[in-house]
Amino acid sequence: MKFLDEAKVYIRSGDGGNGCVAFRREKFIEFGGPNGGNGGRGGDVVVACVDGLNTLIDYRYQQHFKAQRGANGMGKDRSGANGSDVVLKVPVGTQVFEDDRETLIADLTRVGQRVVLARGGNGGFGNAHFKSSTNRAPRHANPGQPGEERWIRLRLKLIADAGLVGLPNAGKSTFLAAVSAARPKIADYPFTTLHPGLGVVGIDGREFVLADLPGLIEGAHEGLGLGDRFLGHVERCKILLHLVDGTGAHAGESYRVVRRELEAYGVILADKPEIVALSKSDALTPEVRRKQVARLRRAAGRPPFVVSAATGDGVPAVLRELLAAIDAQASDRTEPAEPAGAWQP
Ligand SMILES: Nc1nc2c(ncn2[C@@H]2O[C@H](COP(=O)(O)OP(=O)(O)OP(=O)(O)O)[C@@H](O)[C@H]2O)c(=O)[nH]1
Ligand SMILES: [Mg+2]
Repeated sequence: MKFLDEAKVYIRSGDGGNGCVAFRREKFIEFGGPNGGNGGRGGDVVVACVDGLNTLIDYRYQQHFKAQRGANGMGKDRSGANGSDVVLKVPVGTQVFEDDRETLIADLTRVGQRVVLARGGNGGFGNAHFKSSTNRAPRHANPGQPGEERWIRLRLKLIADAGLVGLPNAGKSTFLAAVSAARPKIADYPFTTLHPGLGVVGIDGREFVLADLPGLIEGAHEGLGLGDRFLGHVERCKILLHLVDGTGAHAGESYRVVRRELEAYGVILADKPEIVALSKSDALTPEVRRKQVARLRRAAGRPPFVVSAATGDGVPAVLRELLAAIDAQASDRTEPAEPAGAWQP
């Protein structure tokens, strides 16, 4: 298991240090006065978006994160040290939810973004803080405030510009391997791909990121096959590339099965722009090819692209179309709103 896109994590920020009650005691100095220092602040729990990660696998091995508590204040006006923060490093595209899996706390879409998930408790004041003209020898100090603790859920949604969907064995991984440097596992049995993979595609001097997903089957939204849980990864794609196996029994029917699953997942995918392509054209006789194209055109309502990842036939046309669709979306979408900021208690 090298890929993990969901994790449940316990976090606890540091308690504040206690204030101190102390008095100055020195030979020949009477009434030295209060000199108890303040406690230090507890450390925060922070989630930070970093480069170079693409899974939440680290959170399989460590699920509890506690920030350091602030040190207590001491006599001679010594303040306690602040506790150090603990930083949860996560890949780009991670969302942080409450334990209910629904309330979004933070959405990390840019490298360098940091959100405080739990603030450390403030340190308590020492008795030196409470001295005044009327109370010159206060004998009390504040305790530190406790930190916060809770369970959160991390969910990774890979950020790709385009996503590959289709039935198992449609040739999705082969397509990704043909157009990028990614080397996904490819084999002639269903569910070769068990988790999403990304590749960078170069075309006409431009680049975009293409995601390969495990295949969908009829009933995926009810959990059949690998289910539709990986579809979350294409939620953020600008466009879907729907591959339909040309060597399959009926291209139109295959297309509809996958569309039904996308629709069952929700409007967010059902309404996404889609490019339809018939794959494995090299393995088709002209007769079969004509038939499959006609079926697919009827099902999709427009003529499909015809590609062969094996020979590279028709591939550049699809890539150009993808790029054009990505550009079109980038231009008609205004700057995205600032993602949800720090969680406010
Ligand atoms: N002739 C021919 N065979 C292909 C082509 N593309 C894929 N195949 C074959 O189809 C089979 C399935 O390919 P994959 O790329 O693993 O299919 P997939 O859609 O990723 O399948 P899952 O990961 O199981 O969902 C493999 O045996 C490939 O060699 C193609 O363009 N031409
Ligand atoms: Mg695959």
